[in-house]
Amino acid sequence: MAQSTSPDDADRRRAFYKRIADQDLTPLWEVLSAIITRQPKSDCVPNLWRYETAREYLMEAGELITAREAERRVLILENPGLRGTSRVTTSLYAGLQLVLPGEVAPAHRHSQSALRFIVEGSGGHTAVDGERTPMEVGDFVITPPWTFHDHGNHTSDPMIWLDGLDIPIVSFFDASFAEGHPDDEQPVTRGAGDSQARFGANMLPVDYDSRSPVSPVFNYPYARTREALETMRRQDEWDPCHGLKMRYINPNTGGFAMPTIATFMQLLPKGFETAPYRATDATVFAVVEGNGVTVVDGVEMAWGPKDIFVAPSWKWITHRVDDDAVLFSFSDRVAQQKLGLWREERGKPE
Ligand code: 1HN
Repeated sequence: MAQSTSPDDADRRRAFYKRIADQDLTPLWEVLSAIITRQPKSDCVPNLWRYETAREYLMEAGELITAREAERRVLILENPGLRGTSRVTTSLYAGLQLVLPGEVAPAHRHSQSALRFIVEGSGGHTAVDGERTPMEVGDFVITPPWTFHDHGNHTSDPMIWLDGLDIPIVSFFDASFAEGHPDDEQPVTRGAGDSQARFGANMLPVDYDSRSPVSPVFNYPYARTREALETMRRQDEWDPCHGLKMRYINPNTGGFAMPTIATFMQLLPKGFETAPYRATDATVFAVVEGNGVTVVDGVEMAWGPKDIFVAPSWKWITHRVDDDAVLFSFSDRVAQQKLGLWREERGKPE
């Protein structure tokens, strides 16, 4: 049983805290249970962004400001539990970016890593390290830390993609650097498809010896991902919690493709209902195909193609799908694993 504190003791303690505060000292025992919680405790909440709604506002933003003026014309997907922090989860940022026909989002670089998951449009491009890659719906494109990148759209339709960045992680470490490029568009020094051929064809240049934590492949095209899932499904081997779930890798190391953000693609076959699952990595899901319902911590989120939803750390999650569904997702799992923090659990809530 907890001992009760006499009013006298309480007064003496308060006076003591006040005196030591002047010396920039503060008692651990008053805060211990708040800073070391028995389970993850987060302000991040489950939330769904319907693409149709977000797209309308994004197009309206397209009439208010150019990509050049905005530098990046993005509507941030801000978690309702984390208002004012530009965060989709505690550790990650997400936004929807629009590049209209004829526009350029000018070249810059920063220490933050970025991923693009293409949601709408065909044939717009992003340039990274002198190579342009065309972007198609469902492609996963990487901008490694401190690489110059610019986006352009020479097509006649809008290009829209989901950006995922490790901004809160970099802020936490006070390690943010950024600078512009002298030109709007960086010089193109490599042919289209160069990095795919060099690093993404199950081969590596014979003397390639990079310790880089970032994948040298910077576009993982949906066509290949989807075909792989379609071929594997014939085996009819489904994970009860994940259906058929693959992770994107750095072919040089077998580790995740990015140093701070883990990325995944999964197929859930028509009628599938997953068993409850929870893990310490809060996860952002982007629907590529299909309709379904995801329940996170008792919150039901009904989704369709192009919708985006988020599940916080350590909350039980289940999916049930009406059609074949394909979900892209990303989280800080790779960072947590490097730090020895990541945990998962399968089964039923207590
Ligand atoms: C950024 O560089 C991009 O390059 C998108 O497209 C979103 C959000 C914050 C900081 C940098 C981009 C960003 C960003």
